[in-house]
Amino acid sequence: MSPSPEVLQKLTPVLTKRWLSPDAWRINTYEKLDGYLGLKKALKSHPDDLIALVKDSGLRGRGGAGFPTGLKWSFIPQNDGKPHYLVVNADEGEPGTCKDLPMMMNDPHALIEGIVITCYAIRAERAYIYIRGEAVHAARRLRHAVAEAYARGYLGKNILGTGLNVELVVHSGAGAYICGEETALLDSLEGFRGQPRLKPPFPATHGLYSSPTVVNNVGTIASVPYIVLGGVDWWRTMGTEKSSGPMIYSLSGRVVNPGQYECTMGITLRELLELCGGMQPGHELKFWTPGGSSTPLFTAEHLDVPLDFDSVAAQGSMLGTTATQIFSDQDCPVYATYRWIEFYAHESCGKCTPCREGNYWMVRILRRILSGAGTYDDLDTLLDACDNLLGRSFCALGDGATSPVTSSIKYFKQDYLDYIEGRKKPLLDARELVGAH
Ligand code: L3W
Ligand code: SF4
Repeated sequence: MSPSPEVLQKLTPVLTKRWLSPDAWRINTYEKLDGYLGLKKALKSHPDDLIALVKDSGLRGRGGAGFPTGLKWSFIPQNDGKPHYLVVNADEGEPGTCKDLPMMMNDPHALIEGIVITCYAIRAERAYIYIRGEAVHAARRLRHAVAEAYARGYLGKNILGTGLNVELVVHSGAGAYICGEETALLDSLEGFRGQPRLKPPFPATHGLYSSPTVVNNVGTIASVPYIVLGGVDWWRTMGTEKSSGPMIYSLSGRVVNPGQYECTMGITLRELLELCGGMQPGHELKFWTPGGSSTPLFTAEHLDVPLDFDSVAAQGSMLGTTATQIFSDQDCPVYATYRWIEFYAHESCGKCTPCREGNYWMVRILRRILSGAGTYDDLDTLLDACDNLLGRSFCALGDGATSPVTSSIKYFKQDYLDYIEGRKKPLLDARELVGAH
């Protein structure tokens, strides 16, 4: 079934508009497609006016928390005599999330253009892109684009003859999920082991090398040139009052055409399913993540929840990274939860006890249930472990790990009981229980 005209109208290719142009990642093509016009316009404004523009646009962070971007920029102290930094968080690692890597592969100059404008606005002369270690292909493409931008005078000293200086470095991490947490990222960038720092103070005042630093996601910074060029009124024609603009939703799982769909914020899953051809034949929607595995699961009851920051939060979940992973009646929520918790246990940095120990034990309990040796008490122990993690962990990784567990028990307790009471065939071999008791 093709999507209805009303739903098709919700496709708003802004950040993705150049993705289908061959070679848009090369500077010549990028310039032909309006590239760097936003920078030229921005450099005619006062930096404070740019901060005000981004504030007025209502742009919120695209990395998971949805913090207002202009407000974050305004926290950077001025005339403090310290260097300022911009750090782009390109450590995309949230399970199911795939929006920043295609952005950097298809349109790296949009990110670079956004970086130069942001540096001008926050008075920073040095910026870093911290890219996930495994993304070697994207890092190579970015480095190529950075070299092109230097050669064309968009980076370096006296940019476009305006006296603005911006040096940009692409830094590859080593593949640790925790380095997507902004302060662990900063520690890693400084050459230390990537572990979260205590907040406050926030990076805006004490960031890289203890200096004022803006840390923003790739999608956030890449949005900036479009806001500068198109203006606030145009940007606000998309999305809702409190979640403005377009958003790239990454759809994966049991759908006909998985991929990235850039739509007006507030689109529903029902509409996204229409755009992506629906569920695969023979599959019925059972559960899904609105924003990656750190966000509490939704079910078919939530098909009409507008996928904007506030509406999703009002239903007890989070928009997160808009990684919409779709599972069907042929998928097991207990097994999916087990795989996610294995991920969190593996990626826990070990700094704080609730997360280090809690995830370790939750993996073992879930394994026991899936191998048919679980007990009723295991459900209480899982919920108790989550109670001791949520709000008691040092960073969001620990909190996030509780989401799949508590929400799967809330909606799918029967699936857990089916393993415990022997109605469901064990999915794991009892031999996997070694060391689990
Ligand atoms: C100055 C204040 N700055 C807050 C800044 C803060 C940060 C931003 C948001 O976690 C979430 C997490 C994951 N003065 C400030 C201030 N800020 N108050 O605002 O802060 P916060 O603490 O709300 O969130 P966070 O620590 O950035 C992000 C969720 O996103 N998530 C993400 C997962 C993974 C990736 C990835 O793939 N790399 O993003 C998915 O849902 O669970 O809840 O900049 O400094 N008073
Ligand atoms: Fe490290 Fe987990 Fe504690 Fe975060 S919550 S600091 S990842 S141990």
